Amino acid sequence: MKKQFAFFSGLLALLLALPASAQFAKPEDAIKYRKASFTVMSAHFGRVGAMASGRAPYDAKAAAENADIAAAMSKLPWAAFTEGSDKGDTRAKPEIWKDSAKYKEAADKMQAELTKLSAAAKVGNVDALKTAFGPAAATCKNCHDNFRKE
Ligand code: ASC
Repeated sequence: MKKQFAFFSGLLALLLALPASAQFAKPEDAIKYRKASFTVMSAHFGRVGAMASGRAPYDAKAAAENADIAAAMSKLPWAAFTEGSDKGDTRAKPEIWKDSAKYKEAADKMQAELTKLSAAAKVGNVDALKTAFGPAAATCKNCHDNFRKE
């Protein structure tokens, strides 16, 4: 029993450590996956933005929930920029693969700002939300400007 447990926890650890690229059978699967995660992230980030800008009434609970989802989504797309997925139904620029260190830096910055946004949203006042929203939005724009085709 103990041995079995050790075996299965070892197996689980191994599976979790496998390169994320193993999740995608085909390049188009990776493209679909990363687009989906950006779409969900954008929807929830946009709801926070509407409150931060006063386009929607401030609702502390909704802000915290939406910012949390955006922050969780921000962890997902990166593993889906797999080899060969630069071609196809994508606006991803070749620079993502050519200058991957710069792309990773931008991606890390975006995740860090969304983590801050989600912490700020939990403070429960709209000023904290406003303060964190701008820098987070700037990290979205940075990648669009540098790494996404028109
Ligand atoms: C959004 C969204 C983005 C960013 C970006 C910020 O709500 O979908 O991609 O904000 O427009 O500049």
